[in-house]
Amino acid sequence: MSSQAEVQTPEARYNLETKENAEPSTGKATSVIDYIVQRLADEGITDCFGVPGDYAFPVCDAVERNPNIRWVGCSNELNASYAADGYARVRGAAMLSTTYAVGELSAINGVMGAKAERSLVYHVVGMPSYQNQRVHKKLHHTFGDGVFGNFVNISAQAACVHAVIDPDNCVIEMERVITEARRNNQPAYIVVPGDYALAPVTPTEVRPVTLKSNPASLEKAVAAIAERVRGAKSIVAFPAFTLARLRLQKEVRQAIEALGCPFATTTMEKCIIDESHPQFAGLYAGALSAEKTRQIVEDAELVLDLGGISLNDETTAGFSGRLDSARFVSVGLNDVRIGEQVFGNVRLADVLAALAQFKSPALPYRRTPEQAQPVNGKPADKITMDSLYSRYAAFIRPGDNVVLETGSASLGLPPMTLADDVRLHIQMLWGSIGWATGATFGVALADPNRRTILITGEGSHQLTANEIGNMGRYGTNPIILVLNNDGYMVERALEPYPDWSYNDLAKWRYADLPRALGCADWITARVETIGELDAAMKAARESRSGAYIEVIGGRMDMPKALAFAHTRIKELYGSDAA
Ligand SMILES: Cc1ncc(C[n+]2csc(CCOP(=O)(O)OP(=O)(O)O)c2C)c(N)n1
Ligand SMILES: [Mg+2]
Repeated sequence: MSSQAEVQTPEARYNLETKENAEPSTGKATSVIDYIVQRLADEGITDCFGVPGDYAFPVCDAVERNPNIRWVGCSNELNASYAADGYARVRGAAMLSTTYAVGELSAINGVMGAKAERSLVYHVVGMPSYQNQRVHKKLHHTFGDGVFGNFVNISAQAACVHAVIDPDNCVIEMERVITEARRNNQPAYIVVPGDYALAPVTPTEVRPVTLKSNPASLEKAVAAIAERVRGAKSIVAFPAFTLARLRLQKEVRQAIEALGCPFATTTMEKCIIDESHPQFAGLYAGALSAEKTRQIVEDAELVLDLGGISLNDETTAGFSGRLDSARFVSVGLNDVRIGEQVFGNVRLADVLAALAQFKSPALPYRRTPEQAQPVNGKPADKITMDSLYSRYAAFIRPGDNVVLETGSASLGLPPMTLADDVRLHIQMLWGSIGWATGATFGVALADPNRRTILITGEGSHQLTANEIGNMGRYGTNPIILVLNNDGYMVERALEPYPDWSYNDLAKWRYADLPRALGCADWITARVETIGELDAAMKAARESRSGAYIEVIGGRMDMPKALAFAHTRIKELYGSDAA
């Protein structure tokens, strides 16, 4: 702290309760920050990811003294934001706490990713006191210019709604922020000056808003969908990733069953409905799709987008598909779009409930079941991508959470059919490497009844691997599978010249990481052959503690889809010179 900083603890300065003698808050919180924390706990959040800092002490203290929510310390704010994103994907919402400027700015990439991928993270930041702001003090974590609003504006960009809290606006602003964040299922940024945080909240009458459809609009939207459905000779449904975020997987399955039409998924929705479902038409990835899947999707007269799918360069293999947007009926989180017509104020869950009542006149689609992919290779063989991903697919069991990093892994695993009741988490659109390692912590903590499996490349893992320490510290037991292929293979593949030095990495001893980071009881292995991999995966599955397997792969041994991407550099990057 600099000499300009607040030297007394906020508790002492404002004569408030300290942690030791504080009453646990139980809904009738007294201070602004106790109110904020309890209000977020009321949303079902039981953990707050973060890194403390003096301006954020009031937030951290309020979390510590609240009996309903626990502090989960992370190694840095970026990891914390990824962990919060992972947690929110499982639980519906998460809390992230960082300190003014230096903390919140480190978290921004992760919170932006949550915004892009519609994951509801409440980012709560403590800022210098209003008293100090008013007199433009030169405080640490600023440019020394007495200006305090510039970082608020930056963090607000990563959220769909934000509020600067004071005692008088606190109750009303919290309702506005929560409602808006839930409406969009995107992050909210809540920032509170230290003195306001500790001041008593001004009691205000509010009622939490229930997000409901406008009945007239809903009726019209459903009638319009019904008309399109009746008139179409062929329909394909795309359940969107947003349904998993809103935990509407069952509801969308019921709607699709009532419609009787085939459904396809992109990688962002993989496993959102069991892949053994008779109406599953396969993974759609533009020209990389199976021929049958491509026909069903691209020839359908009506494409029913349920939740707002993201047909981006990654999900369509560089826009290699032929999808006509005029055939789309798009059901968003809050509206339905059919051509130029928009029906506003219509909630996705209500539309799904209405679709579930449909009686399909046509015979339901039933696919011909396929053979499971073979698991190949002999025990003494080196590990190839061909043998690796089929093994991973066979290893993944019903009840698993799989967190998949972008890189060669996000092209290798998705073409494999996976077991029923698997939850697959991927950050396909934002694609910030390192996300999966951080998110694994959040997913594992949010969902202790499922085993969480991380599949990542070693280059991505290097960004956030220090979070392994906290995975052990908080008693989670993930299975971590790290492909060590001597660098950024996906980048080597996407360039005419694979050997630029910038795709090389420091040669870590990956399998030593858990021990160095405090996870002494974890199973660890470094495997080079199929036999070693099989034995390590068996031990990992049997272990009650975490497990970490470093898998040695070939430097240029790439999954098929990656080789294809190499032929589409122009579509991906807009020029031949990638
Ligand atoms: C934060 C961030 N930095 C850089 C990139 C660019 N990038 C995308 S994939 C990748 C390399 C991934 O390498 P690795 O995890 O080792 O996977 P591999 O393809 O080798 O299996 C990089 C650097 C990114 N997507 N995100
Ligand atoms: Mg690599």
